[in-house]
Amino acid sequence: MTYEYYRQLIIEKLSGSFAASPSTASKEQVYKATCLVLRDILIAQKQRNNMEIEKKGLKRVYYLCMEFLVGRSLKNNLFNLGLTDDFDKALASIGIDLDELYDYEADPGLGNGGLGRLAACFMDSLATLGYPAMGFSIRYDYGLFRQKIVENMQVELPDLWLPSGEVWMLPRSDKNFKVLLGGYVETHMENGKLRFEQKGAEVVEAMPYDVMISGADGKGVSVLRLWKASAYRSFDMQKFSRGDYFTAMRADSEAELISKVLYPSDDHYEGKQLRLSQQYFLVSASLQSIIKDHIKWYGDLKLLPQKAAIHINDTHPALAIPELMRLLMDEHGFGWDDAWDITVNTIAYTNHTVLSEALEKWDIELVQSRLPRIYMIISEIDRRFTAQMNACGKGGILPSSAILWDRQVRMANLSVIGSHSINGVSELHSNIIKNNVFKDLYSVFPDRFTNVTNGIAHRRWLCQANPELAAFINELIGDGYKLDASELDKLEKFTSDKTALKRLGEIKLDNKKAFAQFIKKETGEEIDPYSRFDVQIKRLHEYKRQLMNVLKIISYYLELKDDPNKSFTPQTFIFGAKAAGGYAHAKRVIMLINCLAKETARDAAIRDKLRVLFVENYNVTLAERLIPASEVSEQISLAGKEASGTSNMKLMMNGAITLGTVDGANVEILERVGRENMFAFGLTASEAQRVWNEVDASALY
Ligand code: 26V
Repeated sequence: MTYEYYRQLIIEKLSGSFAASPSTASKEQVYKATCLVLRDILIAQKQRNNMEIEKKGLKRVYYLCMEFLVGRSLKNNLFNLGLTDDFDKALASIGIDLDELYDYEADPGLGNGGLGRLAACFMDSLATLGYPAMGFSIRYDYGLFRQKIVENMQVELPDLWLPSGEVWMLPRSDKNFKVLLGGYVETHMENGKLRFEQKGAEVVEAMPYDVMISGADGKGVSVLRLWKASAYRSFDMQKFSRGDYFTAMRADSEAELISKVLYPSDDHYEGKQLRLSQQYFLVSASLQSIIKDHIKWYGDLKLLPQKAAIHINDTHPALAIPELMRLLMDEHGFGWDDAWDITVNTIAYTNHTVLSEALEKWDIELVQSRLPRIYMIISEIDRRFTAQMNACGKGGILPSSAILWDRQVRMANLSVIGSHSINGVSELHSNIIKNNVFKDLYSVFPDRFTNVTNGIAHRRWLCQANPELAAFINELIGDGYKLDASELDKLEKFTSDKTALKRLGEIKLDNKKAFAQFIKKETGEEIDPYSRFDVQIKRLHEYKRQLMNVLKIISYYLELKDDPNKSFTPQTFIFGAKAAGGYAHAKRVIMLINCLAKETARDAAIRDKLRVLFVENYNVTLAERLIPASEVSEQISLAGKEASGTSNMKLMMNGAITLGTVDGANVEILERVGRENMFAFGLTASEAQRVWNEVDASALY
């Protein structure tokens, strides 16, 4: 196709969707028309793929996750479809600069951090590798808050992503489902079988919105299905006619609350009813959708484990286990044992954290009242597991391994007991979950545990984010690495090639200049692109130790104050971090960083040598700008606490040197690149654990 073809498609969209022409359309309308054209191309590609998948009867991957941090899509889709140049020309021919259009798209913040971004990278990767994959999540009206720094402090503002993000979504009003919350369970006998029925429940309608996610070369397409909640019978006409307007509308707004906003916390679990409703809403709608499709394609639910892999990303969607049991038994007539076999063999679970405060435990009363039938099934799973352990003389492990304990439902134990595969996200983390967090359950199910070290979609984080470096790599080793990252090994033969190294240095400097220019434009601040860019970008958490980094910077500051002529490599320390709204300590660290930023900018004696920059509202788009410009990658978590980390991979791939502890995936990076290519320091995870065990905790306070 030529660029004229795409130009014509854009013009037709402008006319068909906005009654506009190139001369009357606003830039925003052109942005939307361009996205709609791409959306159509992806849908057509997806339909072609579906025929192939159905013909071959391929197994499908379903990825359930409360968060997907996809980042902006326009640039990504153009890149993957290989259409950037054509669209650039097509738009230029109607007087529009493509680069300007990119900024019309808000960064959809449907996630907190690493876990949600990993989910998005998987969608890219699955599409690229040709796996038929569907991600399921919630179509939150508001994503993660927009961070503003006011008087050095974080202020949270609502994130309005829908006005520009909605264009990518295809509403599927033909594929909606009902989700029941609350009420009570009534049992009766029917044809000699016990039947369960949830009565008096709130009925929430789940309406799917599909987003197509392109893989490299545009051949594979993953689908991200986002559920929006509304009241099933949105309006009680009788109440309305009686003049009870408020009650008539209340059901609607209560149901809509479920998909209103993403919980902005990733540090500690809170037993909030709305969060539990969100989790069940996601799980129930998604499983009904999976089962309906499976029956359409294969007729027989016994084939589910063969044809579907249902993945629960952390424990947030762990209710998938009892919900699948419910659907198989109550709706499709299976007995317990067959339903359990199907469930365990279909579901797999990834653990993403060992922090005990983040492990989900719901009060039994809450689960019982919100999800009465699900609670019955969870109790039965627990009862059977307990009986099994007692029968084989392993009753002693129940205090750590039972699902119901201390009037709480322990979601991590439910996830292990109900899945056939359980993985951590780096070798170290997978060992810790086997030997620590799930030690006793591991002794019961040793074969279920495995490791899947995290990865990143290098097409986004290298090829798109750093086009100059990607072009240079193409020159050196060809572009095979785009599909197969292991081809990057071929770069090894250039490690002592002076010209290549010089060029690498020039590219880094170009990227630093571009970032400095961006900061100047956005904030008016000037940073020196010739200083060393030392970067720590991640959620603010005590275990990630941003404070330790700050203390180091303060010590430099004091040294320079004492001796302004001290020989010192000029450095710019750049931080990007959001803190959960209620995490007071984290917010104070953000305040400290911002005070230090002001102080280093103000003090003429040191500002040319030492600067601190806090980038407001750190998100995927900012990461794409900053990572290519970074030179030192701060990965300094307390060993044993960071499950994997993924910015460590993104930064290293863009030529930053890691300053890190032996934690998470840093360990594997260190093994691969060697000690001479990474500054590793600090205790190992087991040494840190030993210190904790030895220290008299009371002496700390
Ligand atoms: C936890 C919680 C706790 C309850 C409230 C809501 C909420 C929301 C999200 C989370 C997720 C915490 C787990 C997490 O994000 N882990 C990160 O996962 C990354 C991908 O595997 C990994 O690279 C990071 O090391 C790990 O911290």
